[in-house]
Amino acid sequence: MNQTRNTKLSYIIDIPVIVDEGKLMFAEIEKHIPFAIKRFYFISDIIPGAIRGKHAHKKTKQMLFCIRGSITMTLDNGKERESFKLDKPESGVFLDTMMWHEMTDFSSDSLLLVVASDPYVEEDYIRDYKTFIQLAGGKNI
Ligand code: T46
Repeated sequence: MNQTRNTKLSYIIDIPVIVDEGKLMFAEIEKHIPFAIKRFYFISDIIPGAIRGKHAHKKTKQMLFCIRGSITMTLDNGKERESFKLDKPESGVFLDTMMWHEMTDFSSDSLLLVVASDPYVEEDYIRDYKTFIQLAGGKNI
């Protein structure tokens, strides 16, 4: 049974885990992933103290799983901000469009799997926080 937990600005889904001689986890489009997957990528071997992300996407939606180790994920919709830890391979956070996100506190063994709704296009990124806030109609900075 998959379970969905709301966070302040998004949600985390716990995908099914089959336990026998080991563990097998799986996800299906629609049931667990709310978009057709056009791309996936991994992030690993992050140097201590690194901050990754620091952008929002105009069109691309993503689900991010920390499939080994742990990270801190920060989300910001232009009005509110939240941070939480991801440390279970079966727990994926939904990254909607126009959601500023930052990943920090990478454990040395951390490995992220990200599935995305669209191919990589640099023009889809908003990498300047002030521009993001203006587009999101958020707080004055
Ligand atoms: C995101 C977070 C969670 C590609 O050429 N193709 C790709 O599919 C991706 C994902 C990246 N790249 C290039 C673009 C940059 O030259 O790889 C380089 C590093 O990308 P970036 O600095 O955006 O990496 P992160 O870890 O800050 O962000 C990544 C994703 O890019 C982003 O979409 O949401 O992970």
